[in-house]
Amino acid sequence: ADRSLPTAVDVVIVGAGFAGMYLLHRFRGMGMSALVFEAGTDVGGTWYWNRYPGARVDVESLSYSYSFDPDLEQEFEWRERYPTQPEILAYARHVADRFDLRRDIVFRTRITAAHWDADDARWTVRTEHENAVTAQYLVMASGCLSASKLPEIPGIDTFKGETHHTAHWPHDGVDFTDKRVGLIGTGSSGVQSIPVIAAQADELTVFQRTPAYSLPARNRALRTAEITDMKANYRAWRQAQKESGFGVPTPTATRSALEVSDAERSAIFEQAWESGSLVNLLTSFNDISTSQEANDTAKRWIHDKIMSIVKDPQTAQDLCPDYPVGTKRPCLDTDYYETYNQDHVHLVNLQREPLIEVTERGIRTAAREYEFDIIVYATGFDAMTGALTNVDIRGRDGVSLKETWQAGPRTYLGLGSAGFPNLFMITGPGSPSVLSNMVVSIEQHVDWVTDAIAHLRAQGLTTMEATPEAQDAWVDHVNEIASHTLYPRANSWYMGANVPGKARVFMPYAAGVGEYRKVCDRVAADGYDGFVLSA
Ligand code: NA7
Repeated sequence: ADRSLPTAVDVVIVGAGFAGMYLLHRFRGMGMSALVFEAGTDVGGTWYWNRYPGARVDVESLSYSYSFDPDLEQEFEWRERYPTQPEILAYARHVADRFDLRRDIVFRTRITAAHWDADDARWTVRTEHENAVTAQYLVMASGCLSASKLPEIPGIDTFKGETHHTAHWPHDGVDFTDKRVGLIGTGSSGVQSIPVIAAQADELTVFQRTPAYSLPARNRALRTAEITDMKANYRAWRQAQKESGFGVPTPTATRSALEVSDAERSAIFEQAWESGSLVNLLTSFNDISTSQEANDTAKRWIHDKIMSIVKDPQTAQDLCPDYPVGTKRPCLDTDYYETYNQDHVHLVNLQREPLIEVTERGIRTAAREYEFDIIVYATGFDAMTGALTNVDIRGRDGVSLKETWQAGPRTYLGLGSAGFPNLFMITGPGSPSVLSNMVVSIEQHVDWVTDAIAHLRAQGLTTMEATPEAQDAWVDHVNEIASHTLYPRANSWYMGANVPGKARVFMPYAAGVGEYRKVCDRVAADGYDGFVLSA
């Protein structure tokens, strides 16, 4: 145990990603003592861990950045439209330096348990190194896509070559030169890394369970003029972000995909495809995410694109998804589909050729054994709940969060959960989080939570807890909103479908960040309606 750590603070924050860093900054500004625990050796969260080749954000840099400090906005220079992982990590490190954050962050330290003590009205937080710290408030800023997941296939430990998960990439990189590489998973991590690995490897075989919809990113260096322009207009832009659906300002579509001619519809899809923006595609018409028929037009159009790019007809067909566009997170890529035209790149469709096991030499499917030097797992995360339920969180009367959420997460606003006083979640299940520009959602949550705690302190109150009634109503509302969309029609990680045994419920709030913000603001204005505040 580390004896230099304090044994009691006002707030414990779990995670030093974008959420944890901003929380620390805000709590300090309120004169509170806060301690951050971080498993990694540095700040950055997602951008610290996911160092796989080709890793980039799919939201433009000038939008995917903090808005809370105008000087920070003015001084940081983004270089690319869609920055790479090293560039975003450099930004996180810059923020940590600028606000002197590291002195209150305990690195290399995972939280194992957090138990509520009703008598003291405090949380006792335990670390993997046997330290215990008590805190009045506990804020889980541990990420939505941070509990990584290996595939459930036998023999994973038997492979004699190198293995890497995209979310645990070695800091000094992986050399694929002259190597035969097998890669499992075609979500964003797979789609981004496949072209880069293919450029180096001798042979690349991709194992695909479900194809992704992917749009060419059209990434490029930012022009000086556009940076200057953005810096001059940041305030208006930030306001538009806050009011938007996805946290990225876009004109509202007014027409149905079904009310225009085929030629006009194609031209509009082509424009979205050329723009390199996922949001442009998803908002090209007003019914892409709600009408199966409208969505089918987008689906067919993208299928035609894939068929026109990929030369081998079977491979092309295997790459065409059959679920509605946007119901699994779409990807932004650089040369993804084109990569399959290279002779040394092969696609194995696991729906036709099921995966049997990992062997000493490689991967065996129902058809044959493939031999590899390196296996890359781009198999994703136990999304939204994994990082919360991996910690033994116990609220009032010793009730376990994990057990309480067995049939699916239950939160009020995605910010708190009944039975867990003074526990707050940043971008928790039941909030828009993963359906949005994450930085916009993070800042809104951090502002809301820190304002709520400031309110408690100003009123001489000490605890805050969601009521079961407010929570039930919120869970129903989240489901109700989802039921008007096509989201529940895909086996996605939004639905918990990628983790065997996980409850199938649509976890994010799909009404958009602008609508959600209004609800949160109203709750606060009504004296934190739906929460019990007490002394
Ligand atoms: P994702 O999007 O969850 O992708 C994981 C991929 O791995 C996906 O294609 C999965 O297929 C596949 N997978 C997972 N388990 C298996 C098994 N057991 N067998 C075969 N294939 C499997 O994670 P990413 O890291 O790519 O991206 C996460 C998010 O980060 C992304 O959405 C962006 O928001 C940024 P499946 O689709 O489950 O059939």
